[in-house]
Amino acid sequence: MTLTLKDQLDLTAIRKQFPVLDQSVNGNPLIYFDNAATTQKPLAVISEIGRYYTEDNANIHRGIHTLAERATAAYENTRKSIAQFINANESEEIIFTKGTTDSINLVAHSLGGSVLKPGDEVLISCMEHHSNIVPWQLICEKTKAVLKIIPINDKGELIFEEFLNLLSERTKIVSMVHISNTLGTINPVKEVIAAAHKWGAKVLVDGAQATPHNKIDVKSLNCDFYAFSGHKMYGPTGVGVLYGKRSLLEAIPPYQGGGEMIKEVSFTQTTYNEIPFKFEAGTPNIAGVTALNKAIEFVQSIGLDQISHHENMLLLRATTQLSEIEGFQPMGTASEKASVISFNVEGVHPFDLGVLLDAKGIAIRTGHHCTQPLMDRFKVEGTVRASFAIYNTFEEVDQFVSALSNLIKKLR
Ligand code: C6P
Repeated sequence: MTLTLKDQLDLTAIRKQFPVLDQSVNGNPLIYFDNAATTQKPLAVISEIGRYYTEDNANIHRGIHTLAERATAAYENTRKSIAQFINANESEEIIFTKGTTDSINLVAHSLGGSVLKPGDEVLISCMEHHSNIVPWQLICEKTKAVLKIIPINDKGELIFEEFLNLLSERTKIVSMVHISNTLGTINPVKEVIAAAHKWGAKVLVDGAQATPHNKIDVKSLNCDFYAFSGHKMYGPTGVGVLYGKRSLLEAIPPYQGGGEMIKEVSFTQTTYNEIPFKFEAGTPNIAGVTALNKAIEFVQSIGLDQISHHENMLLLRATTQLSEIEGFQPMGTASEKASVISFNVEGVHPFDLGVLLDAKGIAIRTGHHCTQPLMDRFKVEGTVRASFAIYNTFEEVDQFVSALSNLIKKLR
């Protein structure tokens, strides 16, 4: 008998690796459906942080003593793992940052600050997270470039024709989310990149919600930059990645100044280090980076095909059951969609649902999800959002829908 992807998954064994899941919240077993905000961490990641500080703690790239060498090796090994994980050409193209927000600010400041001239244009979509809006507003204000918004349709899909119409010789940068944190829409970034490149524009992809669910191949995408966060893919908070093509990383100026990013400093002239160190000023989150390697090992031990398959099944089950609730109003019904479901229920405030679900031990997110312009587009204040990860079960989905239906009956 051939096993299907689903049959091979041992959810009990997977859940055992996440001690946080094994608890009661407000007298009920925890159901954690706020994975788009941050995923829980497996034991391997948690214990690596302790192991690093217990055995290896030292500053990296500076000392010649054994601890410094061990810490440096652990840090640099993660860089190699990340390069393989996203199929970068070389590990020098991997910059460690604090997270997606930090990575986007780096590109906006260093690329935007050096290429944008008055009247140039930066294109972003209507479904961007604030992290992929505000850095561009800041740099456009400074350079007098113009920020243009690619519209989306009622299903929450990019209107590709409109995107093509917006492209011109004035377009210098396109920055777009790969998977929307609010809608779950998977954007056709490969096509976006190819179209933008025809006009000579550089493309940054915000992959915060993509790396935990889908195999990313930056070479095949041919993106110029790709940003993501460790904490959304089972890794620690405070550590993230910026991938950039070597030629671009070498061409753009540093983002921050300080130790490590320099070759030589004098009061008259300072020269900068090679990539990736040129973009890593100061002592980084070494423990976070080494623990991120364990998160990657965790993801690879299951496989992204398996992960996305399981999450898609959860999404399908949740969507089917939720659709039966009277007054259910989904936001984001794109044909290409990842494991996020945002919705409202007619006559009920999403915040009330969030509080009452929490009282049942169910963690979901309510509000604008840091996508206020998207809320304006759909003329809503906020939504309820459930987002799934590999450790979530079908029973949890059933319990969530049943708890929600009961609450709605009481509230109406
Ligand atoms: N979205 C959510 O609940 P940071 O905070 O830097 O790790 O990631 C920012 C970010 C950027 N882009 C997208 C698409 C995101 O989803 C996020 C974070 C969380 O949806 C927190 S607001």
